[in-house]
Amino acid sequence: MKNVLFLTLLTLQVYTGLYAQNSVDKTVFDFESGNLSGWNKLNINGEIEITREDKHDGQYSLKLVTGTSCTNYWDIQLETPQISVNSTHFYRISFWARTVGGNGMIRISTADPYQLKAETGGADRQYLSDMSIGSGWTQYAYETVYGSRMEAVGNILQLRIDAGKVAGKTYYLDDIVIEDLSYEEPLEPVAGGTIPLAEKHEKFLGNIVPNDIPAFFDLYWNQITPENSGKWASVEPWRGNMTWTALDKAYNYAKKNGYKFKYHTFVWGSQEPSWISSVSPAEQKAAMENFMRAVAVRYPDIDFIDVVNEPLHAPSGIREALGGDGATGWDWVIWSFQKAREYFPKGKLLINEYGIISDVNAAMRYLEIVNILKERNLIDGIGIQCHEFNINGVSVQTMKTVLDLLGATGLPIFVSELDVSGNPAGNEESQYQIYKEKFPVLWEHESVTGITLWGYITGTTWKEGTGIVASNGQERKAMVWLKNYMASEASQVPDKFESAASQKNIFHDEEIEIYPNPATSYLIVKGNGVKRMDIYDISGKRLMTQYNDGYINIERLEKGVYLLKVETESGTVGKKILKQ
Ligand SMILES: [Ca+2]
Repeated sequence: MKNVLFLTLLTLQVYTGLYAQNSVDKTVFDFESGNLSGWNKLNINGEIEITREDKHDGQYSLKLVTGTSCTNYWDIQLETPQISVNSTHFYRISFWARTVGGNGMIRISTADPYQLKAETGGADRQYLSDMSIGSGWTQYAYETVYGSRMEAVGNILQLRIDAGKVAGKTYYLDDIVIEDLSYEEPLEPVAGGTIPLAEKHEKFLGNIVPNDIPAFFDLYWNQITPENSGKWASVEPWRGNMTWTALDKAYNYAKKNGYKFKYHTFVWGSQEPSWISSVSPAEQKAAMENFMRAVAVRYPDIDFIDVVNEPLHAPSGIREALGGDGATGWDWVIWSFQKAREYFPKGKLLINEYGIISDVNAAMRYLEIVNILKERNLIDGIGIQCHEFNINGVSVQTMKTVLDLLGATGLPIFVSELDVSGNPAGNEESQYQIYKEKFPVLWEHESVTGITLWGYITGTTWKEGTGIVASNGQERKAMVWLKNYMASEASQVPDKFESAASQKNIFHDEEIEIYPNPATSYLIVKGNGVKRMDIYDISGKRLMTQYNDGYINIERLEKGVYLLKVETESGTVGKKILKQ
């Protein structure tokens, strides 16, 4: 197996640059060891041996001779060692072979059912199709079987060469290759990224904040939505007794760092305080208005507000008190937005719902409410949650149709609660593939003004398997990809809803100079209007802060890689620095 050989030689060869010729996307059996160690002879109605009588390449090949009584494939059968494969990847299996005198027949099968399945329909591919083997050396390949590509189900593949179909034949086989068709070179972080990721973009890329600011938040995100602390039951668990601690933390953090803050949420049929069901309708209505007023007084500079959450799936428990269906069918939603407009004249008022991105019909029903509000000039944006149960399986075509439909209103779309778990949930490769395929569809759509992820630290997210950074800072493939994407030209798309004033936040690298790098004892930072400099370690922990430009003493830093974040009047940029 060349895989094993490659891994052993990698450390010796890496400096020569030769390793590119051997990639881990292939397993090759060339029989050049001269023996069948690790192979299993399952049925020997004939002969199975390694020979120098003939070969496709090298000195050795595999010789199979079928006995005169052979009639079934399994009458002579040889099993390979276990081969490591990547679940969800597609594979091509090929081998070189000849039959003395021609007219041979060989089939490849897997040791157990469901090691491979069909790409379409998911049928088991334990038995691949028959191969007629001619008299000259020829490569036989399974890339599609019965019209469908072969996908690995788990992480083990073990093949059988089933050769007993035709009696009295002598076969030579060589260079059996199992090739990973989905293999890509490992992702490497690219240069040019910013801290946070959307620092140089017109659109925002945000995340949620639970009771405390999560680790590494500043490295990635520039918009904040409180995860739970703004929901009615969290704010006012007892009537008239309001709790602000976690909300204060999230709001103040956003304002201090210049991140957009979204309030989540006022009118929603979930996580409402239990006491509201035991008061009169008039008191329910007054209590909601009181809730909005209290938030408006405490947080005067809220950027976005989820006024009504999930009107289609979880309409408010007090909707009758707020006006009920009424003549429009949605009078309670209209009342909610009227009150929000009154208390938050500067905030952008949003509606928020799930199940929209994956369902054109649901998007049409959602638009009925949006249009009722739009006619009354009560709505400033459309929120679509985009949780894993909607995003994992949706087609790009459906996503585009829904975004176009919502965008036709002329209102900005807020992707408000994005998370991706992969299939199965937590599968790193699948999560990465989904991010890579679908995140750009959302981000680059002209009507999307920003994206908020619903959590990112593995093990702390609402939905299992949706984390993209481990609690020790280790980034999963999806996160590495997201950083690369946000550093790419493709992600630099305009936000047609942003005012020209926002252009001042676009920062150009060339306006700032940092040297020497690598550095030993000091760094010189030159640029116009440098206001602040922060040095972070690679886990995202802030180690030093300085409020003027010029010179930073880094003698006390250990040797290693650090991130320097420089804030100027025109924006912020992050640079990697090496302390020697
Ligand atoms: Ca060989």
